[in-house]
Amino acid sequence: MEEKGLSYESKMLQFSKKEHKGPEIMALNPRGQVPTLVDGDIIVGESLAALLYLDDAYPEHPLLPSSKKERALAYQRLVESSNLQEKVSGVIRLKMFNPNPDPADVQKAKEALKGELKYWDEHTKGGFVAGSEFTLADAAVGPFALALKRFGATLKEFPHLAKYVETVGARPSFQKTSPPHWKDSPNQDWLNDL
Ligand SMILES: N[C@@H](CCC(=O)N[C@@H](CS)C(=O)NCC(=O)O)C(=O)O
Repeated sequence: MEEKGLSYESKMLQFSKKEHKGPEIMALNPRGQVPTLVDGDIIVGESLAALLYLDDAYPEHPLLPSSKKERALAYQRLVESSNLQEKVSGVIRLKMFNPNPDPADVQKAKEALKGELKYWDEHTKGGFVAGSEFTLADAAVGPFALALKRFGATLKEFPHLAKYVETVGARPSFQKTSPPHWKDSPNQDWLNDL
């Protein structure tokens, strides 16, 4: 919405207080998950569906390329981002909600993430994930790329992805919408071997 210049109200929830499982959110999204988009009487759960909905419903400042070929790649990367989401969340979930996770489980999740990062290092060679321009696919991938940095990944072996993290992180849209507590607290070291 920042990238498209749309006005919106953002409501952050505290997972530690289980706010995402409270009645207000459960009524909107029976999975009790964020993000959930509410646009008048239209409710869209699932981040990728919300991105597609927004670009379709508000065509000004489109975030999908006009050529069929480029749009096809942007769609592919958009949907492909669910793999990155799953692999990043796989490690974070183990560390965040469990003071003593099984090291073998953590190792396995990190290896899966490392395998995934190889794809994204290749995909970011052009600057953004679907070429040289920011697209809707970057709105999907960018937050997880920034999460890699937040959780300590150095990305030494993934130079294109490392550059991408800096590029998207510097965009005003990402500066404005990254979790505010990330600015006031040090990064974690959970992924510092990646
Ligand atoms: N496929 C969903 C995944 C959403 C998701 O897993 N959200 C996490 C936070 S990033 C969440 O709400 N987790 C709480 C839970 O699943 O109970 C999407 O892309 O929107």
